[in-house]
This record gives sequence, C-alpha cells and structure tokens, in this order.
Amino acid sequence: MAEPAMVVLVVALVLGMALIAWSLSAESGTAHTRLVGSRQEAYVIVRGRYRPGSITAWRGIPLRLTFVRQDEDPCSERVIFSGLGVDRYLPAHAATEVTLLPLRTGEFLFTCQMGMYQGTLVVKEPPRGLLVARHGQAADRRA
Ligand SMILES: [Cu+2]
Repeated sequence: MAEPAMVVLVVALVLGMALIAWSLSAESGTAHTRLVGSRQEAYVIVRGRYRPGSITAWRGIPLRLTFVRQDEDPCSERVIFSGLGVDRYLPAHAATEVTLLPLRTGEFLFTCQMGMYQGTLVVKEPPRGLLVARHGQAADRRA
C-alpha cells in the first residue's frame, strides 16, 4: 500500500475509535453534578435506560436530580432509590425533579419499579475548600 493511503487509513481508524469511545461514554457514561448556588444538580434522561447511568455527587449538599422521561414504557414510570427512601412517579414526556440530601458517602442504586432500569448515585466527600453546611442549609465555595 502506498504511504499516503496508509496514513489516511490510520487517521480514519483513530477517528473512528475516538467516535465510538465518545458515543459509548455519552450513552452510558458518568456525570458529575453541577454546583448551582446552594445545591448541586444533574439531569438524567430516561429512555430505554438511564443516561448517564452513573452520577457522582458531593455528600452534604442538597441534590436536585431532574429525570427527563422520554419513553412511555410502563417499566420506567417510577424511579426508586431504595437506599434513600425515595420513590417517585415520572410522567412520560416530562421532567420530574427529585430533591434529596445525601448524608452518607457510598453508592446508591436507583431503579425502575422492576429493577430493569438501573443507575448509580455515587456520593463522595466534598473536597477541601468546599464548605458544606449541615442540615440542608446553603453550601458555599471558599477560596
Ligand atoms: Cu422496570
């Protein structure tokens, strides 16, 4: 094979693999919550599964998860965090906010009522410099 053709082939292969890796991470990847004022928030798309499938959050900061249900599968009409005592109805084609205060670090499974849709909430200790007020009060970022 001529050298330029080889280069084109290698570049195409690398781009193809990068594209596959990117689409896989977008499909079932991990997301971290965003700090917005005194809370942290994240969005979860409910369509055939939960996307992202894993959400990392800080302990001790009120957390708002917005579930955007884009399917009509009866399977997905509830989301249950059995370890956190949360069980919510998710209307189809609507966004439903679930607010909770993660007080313990660890991994908390969230599922549909039959356990076919599965996601994980990973609660971590916030880093130094991130002041965490107790009892769901405002959290503040310190320099
Ligand atoms: Cu289900």
